[in-house]
Amino acid sequence: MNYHIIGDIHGHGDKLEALLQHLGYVRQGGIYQQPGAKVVFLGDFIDRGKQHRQVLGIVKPMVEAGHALAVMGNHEFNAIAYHTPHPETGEPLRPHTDKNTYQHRAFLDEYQLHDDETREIIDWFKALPLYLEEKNPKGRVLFRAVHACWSQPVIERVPERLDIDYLVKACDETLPEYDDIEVILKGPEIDLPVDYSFHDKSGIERHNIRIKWWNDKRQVSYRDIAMVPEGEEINLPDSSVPESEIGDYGYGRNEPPVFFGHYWLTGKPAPITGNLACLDYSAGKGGQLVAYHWREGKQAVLSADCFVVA
Ligand SMILES: [Mn+2]
Repeated sequence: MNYHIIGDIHGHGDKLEALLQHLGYVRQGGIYQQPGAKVVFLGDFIDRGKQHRQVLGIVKPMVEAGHALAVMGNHEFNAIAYHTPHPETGEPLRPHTDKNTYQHRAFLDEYQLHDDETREIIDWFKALPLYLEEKNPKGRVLFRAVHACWSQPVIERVPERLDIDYLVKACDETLPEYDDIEVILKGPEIDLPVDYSFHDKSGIERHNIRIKWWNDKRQVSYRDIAMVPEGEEINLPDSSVPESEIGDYGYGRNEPPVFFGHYWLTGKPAPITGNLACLDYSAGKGGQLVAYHWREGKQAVLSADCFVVA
């Protein structure tokens, strides 16, 4: 089997269609397909772009017909919470504040709140797994897929799919379920020691950092593990991050390959290590939609040659 793993689409239907066609998928009976091949979508189908109907009209039938697999992104999670009332209070699980509505605007321009077809899309989002392991018939794991972070302890704590009870908990910032969903769908962040900060891409001063969760060393400094704009590392401490902060994170070099999206990468696509690849090259803000061509039985080590752009 050939697999084409595709990163964050964010409402850009033309980019998706061009990439699928370039990869050899043909629309038959309204559904893109290719014998002996399957797509793996890494979530974040929505928000930002203006072609939600086009994207969802391609992705949902492909998954339903077995021509694709998909995991949930943080934007689908937020949409579920935005469109779902709390079972007791009736208030939306994600409040309809100006900020939350602004982030979801492009989707809402195409799918009306409370509409039946919107409900159908939200129900489909809700049924997406939070992570997946693709196995061969003997049960050996071929690869893993998750929107932002594969942390084994966290994966073992979260359900494979959301139910309403878990969803309600995951929308409550005071509960551990909230943190676990944040890790899986947005990636882990840790606080900097007191008095340290850096400036993010928007120039905002931050006291916490996104971390390279695939770190495989026991001791690592803030400077080594931080994902910050180039040149900002110098503002971070050179001291070791306490085990209590990073104990849940790490990805062994002999583990199955893991594919993820979410990180708005730029530049020439390449794997991060021999068994880790991020497929988000910022298609949602002017970048290219990128696929990774994974051939069963061929490759032990991920390679830059297997990235495909239309
Ligand atoms: Mn994301």
